[in-house]
Amino acid sequence: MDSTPNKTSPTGPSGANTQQAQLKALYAEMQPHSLYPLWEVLHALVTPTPRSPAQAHLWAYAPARGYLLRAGDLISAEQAERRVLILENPGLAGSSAIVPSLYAGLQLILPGEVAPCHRHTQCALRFVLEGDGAFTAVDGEKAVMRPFDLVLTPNWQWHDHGNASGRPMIWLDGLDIPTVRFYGASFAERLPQPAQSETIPAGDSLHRYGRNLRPFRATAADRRPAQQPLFHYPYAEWRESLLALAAAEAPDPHLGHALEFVNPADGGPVMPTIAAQVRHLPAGFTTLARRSTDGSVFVVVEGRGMALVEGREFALAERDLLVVPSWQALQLQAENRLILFGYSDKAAQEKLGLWREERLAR
Ligand code: GTQ
Repeated sequence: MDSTPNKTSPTGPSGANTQQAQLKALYAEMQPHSLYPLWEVLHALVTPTPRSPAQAHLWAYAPARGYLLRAGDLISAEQAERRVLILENPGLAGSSAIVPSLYAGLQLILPGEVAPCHRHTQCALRFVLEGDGAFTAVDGEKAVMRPFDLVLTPNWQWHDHGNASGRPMIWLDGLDIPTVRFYGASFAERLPQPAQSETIPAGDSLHRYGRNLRPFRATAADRRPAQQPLFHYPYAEWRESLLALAAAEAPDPHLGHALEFVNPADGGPVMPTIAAQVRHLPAGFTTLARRSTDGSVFVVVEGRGMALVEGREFALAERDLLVVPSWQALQLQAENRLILFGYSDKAAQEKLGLWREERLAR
């Protein structure tokens, strides 16, 4: 039995005040019970278009490399387990994320070092930036890493990194750490010994699966997981394909020439959560702006140019790293021949029915 007049006429000037005051009192009472009014936040939660808290950002390679080599003087790969500088998005402070779903880092292995063997539920890719001849061993098989090679360590496969060459080796690590954290699905374990034993000759899986072939009949020697048989995509091979494509046809106005790395088992992206691609822009070519819902990380493999992200300019030089958040329009300008590697969360978004792109007319 409520006799307050405001309850029956809550729209008058004093009624509105009373409604606000009563709602505020209600919020204060509910809060200790972890209950909140949707109507106060609905439009921030269900936005008409994406609003990523991530920011576009460029890491120039030379200064990042300098800090990484300094870390190399101070801590060993063995002591650090992984000696890596995290590329954290300035809009996602404290998250160790480069976009809300993905992680990026620069890893250094010095001559003679081993980054000890472990496995985890996070998927990882390595994209080699500097050095030649170190290796990543994945479930008993080594991939000898050369500049701009792509090497995968899929979910729950044992992996260690070593450098038997005479020079430092630096690569970009791309992992789905924030995605796995989001799902509360992180498991990890160390092998008791620092390096796993080599049970398969280096290059074996590339020969079996990397050339549009596969073993006619699966045998015990054929040890890679059936759903993820290939883990090494050498630069020499992807570069030849990309340049041949560039010679054969005009660039796509929004992408340039673009190829996606595929998992030969199903023709899909390289890993369940991460897709990877390479792009080529002829000298002097400028793309039209395009945006897509996948947050993307790019590495300049060759050339110089400019990236415009929502009109903000980022000068690009070899080995620089650029992050483009979801739904921010990217336009690329090539000064000379520009080749980029990129990875993103498109693989996961497509499975969830979320991925979209928009090709803008300017
Ligand atoms: O090489 O396994 O940058 O587990 C972060 C976590 C690299 C790795 C990282 C990792 C690794």
